[in-house]
This record gives sequence, C-alpha cells and structure tokens, in this order.
Amino acid sequence: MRIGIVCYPTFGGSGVVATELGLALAGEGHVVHFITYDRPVRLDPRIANVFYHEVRVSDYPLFDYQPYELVLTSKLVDVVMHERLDLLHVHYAIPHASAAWMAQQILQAKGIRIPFITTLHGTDITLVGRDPSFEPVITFAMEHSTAVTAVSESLRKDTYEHFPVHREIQVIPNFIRMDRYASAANPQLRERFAPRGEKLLVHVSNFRPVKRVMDVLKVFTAVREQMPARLLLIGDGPDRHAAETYCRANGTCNDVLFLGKMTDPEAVVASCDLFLLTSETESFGLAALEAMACGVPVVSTNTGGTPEVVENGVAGLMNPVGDVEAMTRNALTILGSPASLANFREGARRSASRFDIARVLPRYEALYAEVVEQVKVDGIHQ
Ligand code: GMT
Repeated sequence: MRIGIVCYPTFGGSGVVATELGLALAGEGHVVHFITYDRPVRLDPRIANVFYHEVRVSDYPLFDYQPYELVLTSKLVDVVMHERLDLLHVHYAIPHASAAWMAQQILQAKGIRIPFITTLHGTDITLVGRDPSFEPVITFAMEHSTAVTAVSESLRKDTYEHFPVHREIQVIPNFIRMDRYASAANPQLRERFAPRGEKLLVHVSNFRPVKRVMDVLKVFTAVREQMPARLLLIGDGPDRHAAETYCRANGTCNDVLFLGKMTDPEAVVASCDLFLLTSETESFGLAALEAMACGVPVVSTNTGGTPEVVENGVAGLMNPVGDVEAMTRNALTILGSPASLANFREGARRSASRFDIARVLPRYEALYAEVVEQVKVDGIHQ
C-alpha cells in the first residue's frame, strides 16, 4: 500500500509511535510518505520505501498566526495526488484530523477518494482537546474520519466521556520493537553514571506539569537517604528550572544529572535500575514501556492507560498520583535486594513483550485494508 503518515516530528510519544510504525510498514514493503513540518527525530532518510515531505509555512507579515493547518491540507492534497496514496493515517487529532478531512473533501472534488484514519494519543483528548474552543472541530473530525483508533482502553473511554462522539473507536495499543531494546545496556555508561555502584533511577519526559517532575525528585531524594543512588533526567521542558532549583535547595545536584533531549534514550535507560513515571495522567506511557523493554522496572502512578501497560507487581509497582511516600516505598521494595530487582527486571521485559510490534503491526495493516475497501464501496462520508 501507499501510505501517508502525519505526525508531530518532535520527541513526544505520538511522533515516536508514528515514526516507528512508518518504518515497520516500510520494512514490510509498503511505501510510506511522512508529511510534517520537520523530519521526525527517529526518521533515518536512508531507509528504503520511506519519503519525507516538509510542510513549510511562510511568514507573511499579515499573519500574526501562520495558518499551518491550511498549508498542511494543501500539502496533503499534493502528496496524495502525485504519490498516488491509498490512505492517510494521522497521529494526534489536533490539527491533523481536521486537515485530513479538508484534504479529503478537496480531493473528492477532483474525483479522488482517500480514506483517513485518526489515531488519538492522549493530550489531544485529555488536555488540549478539553479546551471547549477545540471541541466542535475535534468532534467533527473524529466523526468524519474513516476510522478512529485510541492507544488504550482508558483513552477510548475518556474520549467518549469528554466528546459527544458516537462512532466506533478501536483500541490499537502502542508497540515496541523488542529487538531494538534487547542489548541496549552499556557497562561503560553504567560505570560513568554510577561510578561508586550507586543505584540508578531514571525519568524521561517533556517536563510538562502533567508529568509531575517534582514528585520524581522527591522520591529520589527519599530513596537516596536509604541507599547510594543517582537520578538521570532525560528530556527538557517547562519544569526543568524548578527541578534544578529543587536539587540546589536539597544539596542533591551532584547526584541528579540532567541529560537533556535524546533521540535514542534506550542506551541510557537500559543501564539504569528503576524508571519513575509520576504523571497526573498518561493515555499510555510509552516511556515506561520503553524502559520495561530494556528490562528496567517501573514505579508509576496508577491513572489513565498506564495500568494497561505496567503490570502491577510484575513489571513494577503502582501508586496513586502524588503519593510520594508510597512511590518511595515501592522504589525501595524493588531496589531493596538483588533478588527483587532481578525478578522485576525479568517481569518488566516479559510484560513489555505483550506489546511487541509483531503483535500490533498486523492490526494496523488489517485496518488499512478495511478502510481502503470501505471507501471503494461506500465512498466518502460527507
Ligand atoms: O506525554 C506527552 O506529553 C506527549 C504525548 C504525545 O503526544 O506525544 O504523549 C501522549 O502520547 C503517547 C504516545 O501515544 C503516550 O504514550 C502518552 O501517554 C501520551 N501522554 C499523555 O497522555 C500525557
């Protein structure tokens, strides 16, 4: 098939999932065209069957706000026509789903039928989407997508709760390439980050308030009082300054390492002992799944879709949002003995393998075949 993928090219999980999906599809012989404003961070241009189309918005001085959605729409029309695409798959509803719908209507007027699938990733529904000013557009775009998927049961439920949507939403969970993480641990990195044999805790996020990064620091500080430990923070974002200020105030700066954004965090994560995910909510928690695939257990909050990903008591331990004491206890339980850590490590990897790409990719391919057929038979939903 000839597939167009629209996503955010940044470090967020939705962009990572879209890119990995496209690469896997290309590996199966499909031709995949990425359409977005920058090359997705994990997109290697040397890979066969993969193409990238940049959406460039000119900065005409009349516009205080550049009309990205319209430029994206025009680009979609152009790529669908000239690359003879069979379908579009847009990741993250805002503004990709409504742009895809507009492109579909324009193409219809030219006699071209193109189905589009919208995959909901989380904040498009749970945070941004709940801003009432977005509601009518997102609802409309979901209703008029040829198919809609959500990355967890929890997100599917949230979508029905927060939007007046009546159509079917299929859950296709995020996935992981287990082989990519199999041998990621690096003894030299371990030696560098834990020179005195400290336990290594790690957190990866965009440091937005929803991640509750201060809880990560509080848990780490409490764990460090019980055992030699260091914390690696991967990513960057609005709460980084507050995190640094906290470390300075608590005298933990030497043991908290801010590594910034990384395109391949697995080498570092795999060399750690425990992943902390303290979020207010996560539709899925891809960062936790990546850690599990590396054999790193997770202490996480039990909200949103995370309980569908982190098997409590097997891949890690869960606790309510904001319960720093429980998180500390859980961290100490996992790290408390070599036997416990080894058990959780093994459980984490086993648990992650439920999401191996080999199980998930065929579900997307089946859906693609279905929507292409549906549009042939029923035409476009106006
Ligand atoms: O977590 C973020 O803020 C980034 C966001 C994104 O759009 O990339 O992540 C969302 O999508 C990921 C991939 O499906 C999920 O693993 C994350 O749980 C989800 N984030 C939230 O729901 C907060």
